[in-house]
Amino acid sequence: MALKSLLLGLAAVQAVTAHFAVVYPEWRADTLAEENEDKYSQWDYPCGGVPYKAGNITNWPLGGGALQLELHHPWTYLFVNLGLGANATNFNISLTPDLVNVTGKGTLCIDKLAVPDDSIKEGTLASIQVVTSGESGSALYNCADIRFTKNATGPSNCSTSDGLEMHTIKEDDDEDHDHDNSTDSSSQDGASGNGSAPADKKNAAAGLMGSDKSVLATVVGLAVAFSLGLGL
Ligand SMILES: *[C@@H]1O[C@H](CO)[C@@H](O)[C@H](O)[C@H]1NC(C)=O
Ligand SMILES: *[C@@H]1O[C@H](CO)[C@@H](O)[C@H](O)[C@H]1NC(C)=O
Ligand SMILES: *[C@@H]1O[C@H](CO)[C@@H](O)[C@H](O)[C@H]1NC(C)=O
Ligand SMILES: *[C@@H]1O[C@H](CO)[C@@H](O)[C@H](O)[C@H]1NC(C)=O
Ligand SMILES: *[C@@H]1O[C@H](CO)[C@@H](O)[C@H](O)[C@H]1NC(C)=O
Ligand SMILES: *[C@@H]1O[C@H](CO)[C@@H](O)[C@H](O)[C@H]1NC(C)=O
Ligand SMILES: *[C@@H]1O[C@H](CO)[C@@H](O)[C@H](O)[C@H]1NC(C)=O
Ligand SMILES: *[C@@H]1O[C@H](CO)[C@@H](O)[C@H](O)[C@H]1NC(C)=O
Ligand SMILES: [Cu+2]
Repeated sequence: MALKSLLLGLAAVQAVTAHFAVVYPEWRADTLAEENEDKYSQWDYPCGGVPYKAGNITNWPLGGGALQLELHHPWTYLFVNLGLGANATNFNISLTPDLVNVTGKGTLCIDKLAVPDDSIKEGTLASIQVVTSGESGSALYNCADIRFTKNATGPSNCSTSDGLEMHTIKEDDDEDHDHDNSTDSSSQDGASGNGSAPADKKNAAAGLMGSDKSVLATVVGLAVAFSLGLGL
């Protein structure tokens, strides 16, 4: 009894502190809504327990489009993956090849998440899987279903909250540290106040100050674990 109420208490704390929303493209279902509490859990791989086409399919540009999230933690590791086809189960195309550490809470708008596969044809159905994680290593999942089209219009109203910053850590960054002051680690390239400007992720904040190899290795390992769906 005591244990149960403790667990329920912890679950309640997680409900307010440990979840995120996908605003654009529209998520499959509002996994934060109270009426969905018993149906879906963001802790469930691969899509928070929400089946394909539970919601709407959003037109998304060939070559990649915008992503808008609501984040509730002081900082969040973010992984975005793409699964091609209707009802994809294999989210094996990474749209965030460099580790992304988002600091701050609020709305994150990434103007353009580039899709590395240029063979994707007009009308192709796919799903975007958004994974977030914090220090504990446990991951949260939401998915959004999309249709690739050159006619996609994108979000009308996508802007990043003040104080929210996207830091990317390139994998080759841990080879040398002398670039640490060659880029502004608070740069917000890739997260801007405009829904139309293309973002060049390569120019986004490269170095995190004093990036620690062991932390990085752990996080890269976690990313692999998430993409394989290992329950951590
Ligand atoms: C799908 O889009 C329609 C029209 O914009 C909206 O009314 C409806 O609530 C959406 N469905 C879901 C599941 O979000
Ligand atoms: C998606 O696939 C799952 C299992 O592979 C199946 O149960 C489900 O009905 C499919 N959904 C749609 C919309 O096709
Ligand atoms: C991703 O998974 C799909 C379906 O299992 C497979 O056909 C495709 O070759 C995979 N792509 C990559 C880049 O691994
Ligand atoms: C991500 O940012 C948080 C907050 O600044 C920091 O504590 C954490 O160490 C960062 N992670 C990495 C891998 O640098
Ligand atoms: C894209 O938009 C143009 C102009 O509105 C239209 O002629 C064309 O058929 C559309 N293409 C697709 C694939 O929807
Ligand atoms: C723009 O976004 C804000 C916050 O997400 C929302 O409150 C506002 O209603 C939106 N405005 C329009 C025109 O969609
Ligand atoms: C970059 O850091 C190095 C060593 O930490 C320092 O010697 C150098 O002056 C710094 N350069 C700039 C432009 O801050
Ligand atoms: C958004 O882009 C439009 C057109 O490029 C520009 O006029 C406007 O100032 C931009 N708004 C912001 C907030 O950057
Ligand atoms: Cu949260």
